[in-house]
Amino acid sequence: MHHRLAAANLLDLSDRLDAGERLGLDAGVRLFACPDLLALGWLANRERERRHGHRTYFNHNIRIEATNVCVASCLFCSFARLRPGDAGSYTMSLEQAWDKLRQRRDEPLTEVHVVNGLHPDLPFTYYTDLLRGFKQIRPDVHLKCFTAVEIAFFADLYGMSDEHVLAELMTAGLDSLPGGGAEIFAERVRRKICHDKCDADRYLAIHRTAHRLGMRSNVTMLYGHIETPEERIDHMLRARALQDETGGFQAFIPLAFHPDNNQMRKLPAPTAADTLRVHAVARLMLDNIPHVKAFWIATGVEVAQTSLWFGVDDLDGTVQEERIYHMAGAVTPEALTTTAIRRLIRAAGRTPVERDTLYRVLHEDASPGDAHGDPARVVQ
Ligand code: V47
Repeated sequence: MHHRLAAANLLDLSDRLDAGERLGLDAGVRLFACPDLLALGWLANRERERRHGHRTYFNHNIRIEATNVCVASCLFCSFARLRPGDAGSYTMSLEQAWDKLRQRRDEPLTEVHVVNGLHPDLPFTYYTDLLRGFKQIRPDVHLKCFTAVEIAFFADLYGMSDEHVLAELMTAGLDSLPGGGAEIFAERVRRKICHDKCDADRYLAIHRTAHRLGMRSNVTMLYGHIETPEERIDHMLRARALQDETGGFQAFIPLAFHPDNNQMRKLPAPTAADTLRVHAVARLMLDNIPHVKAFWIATGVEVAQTSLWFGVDDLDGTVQEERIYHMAGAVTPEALTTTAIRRLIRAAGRTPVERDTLYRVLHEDASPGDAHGDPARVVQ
């Protein structure tokens, strides 16, 4: 590999990573420019195996999107409808939302992930009651709900501080925050693609507050539209800086832009090669975020499998009834069973580990004869 890394001009970065040194903006941009995707993948895989060996995490979760009414006008979004009553808009009653969980009362799911549009007319009690109802139906289930953008919207709409909103939602049952809404932190991009929702500083401040209040969260990055390599790295570095402060991020999740049915439909979707590269670079830049997750709904199942050798150690979960990506043209299934996820991880040569939202291991498959999953095999 030495020769290949040298030919790819990655030897100095490889040595720095080996010495536990961090990479900065210039190094990150070089990683994006490197023509040898396999050499880059090899480096990312080394970091992945150092942390997780062959382990590949997934969870048993469902997605509930209670409303797609949204006052924001993000150019990449195919899900949102501006006003209640607009064609294709919907808002579930609390009973309808709770029914989604009641229908799965007997399934061993461990997480409900809720992402909504920014609805201008619902009372704050809609959200607190939503959480309380979920907890009544399944007290054991982890509620990962509302992006930082939604928290900022609630604070502005209901005249509360961000911290007060978070505290009230936690009292009602909120357990952690998902990573949505991050898009690309750079102002240039946000002004163009999502000018009317909370800015990067507020997104990060809300995660900082959530971490201080004792919650964990994730951070995403929407890639493959108008952002530059520098802006991708800047995004990763801002997430890394907050993680240095709080340690509260569990996973970094690159989200592949899907161009159907939205105002950016003229742009091509990111290629599989770009997807593998983004996940690999994330693993190399984010030395302090434990997990890099491939959201298989967005990447496609086959690319998600391949990404397990390009820095990724987590595949999200079973994800029933996902709408945001399917309305934007995703052709992935709407759900996978835990058996199917296990099978696809094993077929990729990795060891499936079912986790809960906080990465506590619920079930780890036996290693298949070789060193898969054996911590002793972790690359030193
Ligand atoms: O913030 C919207 C993205 C996000 C499109 O925290 C689009 O575990 C691509 O955040 N093409 C919501 N992406 C989903 C999300 C998420 C997903 C999986 C796991 C977690 C987690 C969080 O979806 C939005 C936006 O960035 N999105 N439209 C689109 N056309």
